[in-house]
Amino acid sequence: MSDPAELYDAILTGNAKKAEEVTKTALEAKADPAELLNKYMIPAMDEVGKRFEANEYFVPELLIAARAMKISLALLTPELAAAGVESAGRVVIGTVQGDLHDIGKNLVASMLEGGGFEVIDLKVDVPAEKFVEAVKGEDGTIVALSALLTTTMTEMKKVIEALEAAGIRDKVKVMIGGAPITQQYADEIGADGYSDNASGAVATARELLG
Ligand code: B12
Repeated sequence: MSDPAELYDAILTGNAKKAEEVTKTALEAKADPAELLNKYMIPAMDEVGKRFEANEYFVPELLIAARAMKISLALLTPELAAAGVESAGRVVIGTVQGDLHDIGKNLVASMLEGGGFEVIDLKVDVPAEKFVEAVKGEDGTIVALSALLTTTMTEMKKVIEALEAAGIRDKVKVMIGGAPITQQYADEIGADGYSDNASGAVATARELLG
């Protein structure tokens, strides 16, 4: 029988098959899903983030680790819901209108899911109104915006303006990112948070929700 501790290495090394097998075995043996998540899976993703920041891991390693994490998480999610483990928060994410780049956005979404957030992915080329629709009545949601083009990053400001126009700007937090985005730009358009990488996005999301 496999040891649940093997889940940490399976995710860290992006071994999706192993991660799936260990998670299934652990759940069959009635392991606590919250413990699997908090003791092995989230620490593994945190370590992936650290290695990425230290230039020891690169995008392919991030993607395969995120895939392994997602497979385990999919097995765990129904059990977590049944056990009443609270989500770390709700995030509505998407790439802004006119922009089709989604690799970074998907990575951020996977890392947030790995960090225990409920993630609603509006995909790419998302108009401002669609973000507003997705957060209406859901106070405390984080709106996470991605843009990779200098021509589309201005859409982020439009989303913030649309939230203001709908009277819900103060009910949500806005976090932005993407290759051309900087902290200075985030400040300029009145976003609440910014990160230039996926693990930083998780830390920023946690900070934003206190
Ligand atoms: C792959 C790619 C494409 C693919 C996209 C495939 C896909 N499914 O995403 C395709 C081929 C479709 C494409 C198309 C185009 N592209 Co392109 N593309 C790239 C490329 C090579 C890599 C982008 C990428 O995936 N990087 C890897 C990911 C992991 O990094 P990332 O996206 O930056 O995300 C990280 C962070 O930014 C951050 N992050 C990202 N989003 C968010 C969100 C939040 C909330 C937070 C907190 C953090 C965060 O975390 C991520 C993980 O660490 C870049 C070059 C580059 N080096 O960026 C050009 C690039 C972005 N593309 C460019 C251009 C010009 C185009 C086109 C206009 C080309 C054309 N003439 O048709 C079209 C535009 C299509 C459109 N309307 O969107 C230019 C943009 C120039 C500019 N200054 O605006 C770039 C910079 C290439 C260049 N040097 O000229 N592209």
